[in-house]
Amino acid sequence: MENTQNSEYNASQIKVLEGLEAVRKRPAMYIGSTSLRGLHHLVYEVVDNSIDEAMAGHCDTINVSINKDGSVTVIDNGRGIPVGLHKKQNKSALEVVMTVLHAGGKFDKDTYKVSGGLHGVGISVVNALSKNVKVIVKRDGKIHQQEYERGKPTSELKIIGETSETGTEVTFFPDEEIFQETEFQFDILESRLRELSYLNKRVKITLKQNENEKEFFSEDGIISFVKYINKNSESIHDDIIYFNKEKDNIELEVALQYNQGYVEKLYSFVNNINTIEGGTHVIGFKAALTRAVNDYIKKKKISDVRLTKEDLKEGLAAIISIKVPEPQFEGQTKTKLGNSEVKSLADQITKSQLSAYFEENPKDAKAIINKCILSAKAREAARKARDLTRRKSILESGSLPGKLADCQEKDPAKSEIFIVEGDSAGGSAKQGRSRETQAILPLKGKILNVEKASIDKIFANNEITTIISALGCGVGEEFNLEKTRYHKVIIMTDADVDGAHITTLILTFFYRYMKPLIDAGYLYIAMPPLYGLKKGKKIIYCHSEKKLKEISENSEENYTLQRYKGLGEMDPEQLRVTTMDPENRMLKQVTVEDAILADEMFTTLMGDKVEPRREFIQTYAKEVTNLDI
Ligand code: 0RA
Repeated sequence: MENTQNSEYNASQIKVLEGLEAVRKRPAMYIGSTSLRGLHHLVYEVVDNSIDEAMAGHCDTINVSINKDGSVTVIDNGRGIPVGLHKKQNKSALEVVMTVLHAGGKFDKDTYKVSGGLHGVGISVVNALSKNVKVIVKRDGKIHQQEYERGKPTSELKIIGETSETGTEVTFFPDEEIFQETEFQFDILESRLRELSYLNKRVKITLKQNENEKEFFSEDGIISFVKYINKNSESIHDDIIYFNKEKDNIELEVALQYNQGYVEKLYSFVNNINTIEGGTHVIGFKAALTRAVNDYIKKKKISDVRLTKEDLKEGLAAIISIKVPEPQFEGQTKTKLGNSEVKSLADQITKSQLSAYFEENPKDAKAIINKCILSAKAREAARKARDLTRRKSILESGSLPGKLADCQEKDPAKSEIFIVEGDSAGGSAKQGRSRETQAILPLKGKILNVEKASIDKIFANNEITTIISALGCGVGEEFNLEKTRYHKVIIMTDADVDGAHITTLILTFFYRYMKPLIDAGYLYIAMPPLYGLKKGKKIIYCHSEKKLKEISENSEENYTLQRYKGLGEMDPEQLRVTTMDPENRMLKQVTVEDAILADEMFTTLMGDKVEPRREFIQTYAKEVTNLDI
């Protein structure tokens, strides 16, 4: 406990108070946000501590449950939080861990301590942001218990029984004074716990809510992780390429497999943290992958082409997991690894391991190389098609597509564009819009499924090139958020199954080729009403069956019910009032909380295997028509 010792008792007391008060005053600084994401971060914070015990070899089971009363319990069979007296603080070590900021981590030097980022802020942060916490520690033959409210102990540390086991059990109620939402979601926790079980092989993790119970356990770790992310795709070689090497106290673990698809699914982790923005480990890996493939092509005289790292992306499913003693996290969301020594280390290990693998498995090497050479050719064709569309559109109308009814406003922050299904609805939208700030782009029916098409097909598709040139921000690697001509891009389709399908197709395109636009919060879905309740000149609009029931049950009056099957059934004025007017309309902002979950959803919905799609739609039929990634 040496890092928490302060020379003066009084000083340390003040520090304790300041610490947790600061967390309650500015929670977002410690857990990122107070939205749903921040709420779930509380669970990860506790689980991370249990995982630390597992990484140090003291724990093999972690049970998480969402309880009926709204609390969450995390139980592990680690060593248990120490309970002995902390002399300088004159209180138990447990109380120090629970009430002192940053006191919760491990202090033995040979475990990987997470620093930076939002992880590893300590269990005291969970305590500070909970209206009630109960901790039970099994240790030294006894069962100890203490409770807290909003970070302050409300009971002594009591002994409530005897045991021969060890472990920690934490139950906490999130504080509704802090969080906008306090309801935990099974799916969100499931995704992270599955990920943790792949990243920490042979640790059993369970998640339970009422009768819903899932168990995650992986014997072979990230090999199974790659199988999981590739489960809806056809692979092009049988074996998953895997290596695991340690050098200079840094451990690199990689698993990869190519599939027949066109998108890259590469996820990287540093000390179990998903490095969404990549970093030196990813740069080193990609450089070495490119070199290993090119060297093999040259050595075996397979072709004269030299592949770029872009050519190696298509169909790649890979997990990179690295354990670094002192990671430096950089970037906007502190999820980019900065350690420069990692780049050459990842490069060297990857190059020698992959080259050896290709030598020993020439069939796999051939399959991968053929795929990448095809990608290179498709990229070349796409470049030509792109140049062609550019030239064509410049000749036509100052580079904006003819179908676009643009708005007068030139400031992107004040401009919006509606991407509308069908010419007739497009016509209504043009008449109903506010010409100053609202642009309309009608699309003809279904757009191309980008999940199933190679990049040259995508750039040859009319609807897609129209969207790209209307938005003005480029696409893929050339995407530039600052050039986006509208800060609200609104997908507007019928509120039926067909409309939902078209919405999904357009979303897939944005997700795969303009993801920064989604990350910036610029993408929306318009929510046209399902019903209109009409009496005389007055109409009440309902966006859900629930709302309709509410209104019709609470009203004695006689309304006539109108059901809107499509946008086309509304006249321009109705469309304006119900769906387009910023004063009254309902918009859904598209957010991607979890890239792995979103990826899974798109490959399942749009991918080439039929059976998983059928299963998915049967399980999630409601969510599919009411899409919220
Ligand atoms: C401080 C020191 C030690 C373990 C822990 C904290 C610890 C915290 C949590 C939170 C949830 N589960 C946990 N398990 C352990 C080291 C213990 C030792 O040296 O014996």
